[in-house]
Amino acid sequence: MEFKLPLFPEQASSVAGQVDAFYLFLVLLTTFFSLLIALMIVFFIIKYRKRPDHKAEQIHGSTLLEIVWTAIPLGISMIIFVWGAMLYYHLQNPPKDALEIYGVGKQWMWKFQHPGGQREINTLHVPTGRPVKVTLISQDVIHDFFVPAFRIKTDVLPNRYMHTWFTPTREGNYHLFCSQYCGTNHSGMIGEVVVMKPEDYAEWLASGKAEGSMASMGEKLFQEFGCTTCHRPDAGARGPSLLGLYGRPVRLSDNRVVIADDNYIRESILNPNAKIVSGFQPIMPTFQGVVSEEGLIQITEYIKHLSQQDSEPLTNRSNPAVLRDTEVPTIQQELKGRGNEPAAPSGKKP
Ligand code: HEC
Ligand SMILES: [Cu+2]
Repeated sequence: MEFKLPLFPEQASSVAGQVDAFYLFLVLLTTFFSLLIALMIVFFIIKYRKRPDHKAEQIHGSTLLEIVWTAIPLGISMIIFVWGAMLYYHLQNPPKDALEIYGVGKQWMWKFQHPGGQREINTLHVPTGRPVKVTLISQDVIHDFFVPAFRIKTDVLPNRYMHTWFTPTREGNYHLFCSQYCGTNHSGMIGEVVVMKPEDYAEWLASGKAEGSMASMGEKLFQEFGCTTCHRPDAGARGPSLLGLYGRPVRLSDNRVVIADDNYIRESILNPNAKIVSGFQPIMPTFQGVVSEEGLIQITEYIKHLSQQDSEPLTNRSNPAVLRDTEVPTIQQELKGRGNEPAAPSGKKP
């Protein structure tokens, strides 16, 4: 029988090799210096042991020596820093064309939803050879999404979307752990990532029962919660139109400009008074405790969809607070000039 000592988990994502190479570098480096120091200690103990005829020779400083023992560690730590930072940056920035999947952590399970509306619990099906971006949020305490075979690990926080991404390279079933102690059954908060051939994944998606795409579920909620009473693209609406909003810069009543991303939309729904859109009254009621985490994600997906459908993209003129591309540079100038120039007319009303 073959004896195997697995030092590392399997490598099943495109970054696994890179993470392992960096880790191996750190291990070899620290091993080398640990051994070097230990051997030098032994060597000097023997070489400079006390002998009756030997007298110690005093040395008073050496600039060359000090430069050398500063420059070498500095160089080594810069290699670690630059290499580590590059890898971290790569891991933090999902490619634009990634397949988007949403996950909600709760005591003590993982709930996932695919854009087509297919849901699963504690199992996540993904295809090989394509970047997958997972947007994660917790509905209670802090959890952590950890797939050792992919070498990814991301804290999953309440009230804030976190992202992680990976490109699966090998079919198979891989462990999914929650690696942040989250209560009594933390150790049971485990699951499986099932990596399939793209055609099998497509088949799996088709066989999954879905009530409709995430965006269409979001649209339904948008009507159910009465968002449509205020958010309409017509001029008489009391709320801003959400067409072409997603991912765009929005001007607020205090003249700040923020990007309408997932976190902004979530905050706008749960805590509407935190950021008031320029030109509108703070009349939107909070939906805290009314819309579930899944519901918020679906509504966001719907709002995102509204922007993609827009044939003439990013010209949301029914909501003048949403800025066009050509207006963005002027904002940057405005921000630069802040403090010594009078503020531009704001949408704040008495
Ligand atoms: C009573 C009317 C009203 C209702 C109902 C309402 N909103 Fe609003 N909403 C507003 C107003 C007014 C604003 C702009 C002022 C502000 O930022 O609070 C706004 C702002 C927003 C924004 C930020 C828009 C931007 O241009 O940056 C989002 C997103 C949003 N609402 C989503 C929703 C969703 C989703 C619902 C239903 C769950 C909803 N709203 C229900 C009135 C409403
Ligand atoms: Cu957990």
